[in-house]
Amino acid sequence: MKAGKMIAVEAEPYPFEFTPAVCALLIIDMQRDFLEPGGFGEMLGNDVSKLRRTIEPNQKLLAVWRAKKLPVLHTREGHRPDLGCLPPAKKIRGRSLATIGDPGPMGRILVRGEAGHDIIPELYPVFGEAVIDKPGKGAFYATDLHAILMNRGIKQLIVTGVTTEVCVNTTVREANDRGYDCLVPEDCVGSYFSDLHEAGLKMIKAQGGIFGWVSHSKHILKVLN
Ligand code: C5J
Repeated sequence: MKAGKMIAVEAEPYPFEFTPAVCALLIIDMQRDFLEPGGFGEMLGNDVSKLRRTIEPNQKLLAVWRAKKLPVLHTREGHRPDLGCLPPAKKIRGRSLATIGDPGPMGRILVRGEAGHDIIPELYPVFGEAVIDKPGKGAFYATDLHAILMNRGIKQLIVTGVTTEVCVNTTVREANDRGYDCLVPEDCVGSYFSDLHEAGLKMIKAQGGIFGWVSHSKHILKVLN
């Protein structure tokens, strides 16, 4: 593989043509509170195995991206300890007994610096990989992600992580509006809800790829190796 040469990956609705040198792997919110047994997600009654199945394919993709010295970025959803960036509407949404900022099983829920807010050890960032702390669902809202990508000349994104229909979908839409091509490998994204996962993928690739492309990590690995 030559990083500056365009390659095509099998994808829907049609092959995704990308140039590795300008294509970043953007891993969304693979955080302990969403994925680990005993975390906030499970405390709410969710089956975390639906998200955990994404860990291994993400590890494989990340290993190749790192080996080829291609750009990697990670995001974390969460808020400042003083909750200054937490909209009151988000704080009370869901009418749950425990909400953002309250004590949870792994520290204060979705608060930066707390154990549950951090990225799972299996996909922990290494030196040189940007970690974007985002207060919203989309990775572009109220962050410096767009500036970082532009400064590094990145034009295309492989978007993975959780959850398919929430933070992954919102980020892909935001990226699309800013001119990035996005490819989503379906085995590397997950949701607590199978029907919403499927719908989230369908919405991305519908209408000729209205927000982007959907593929499988095996197709990406095939062309990169
Ligand atoms: C993410 C959420 N990361 N579902 N957050 O999707 O609230």
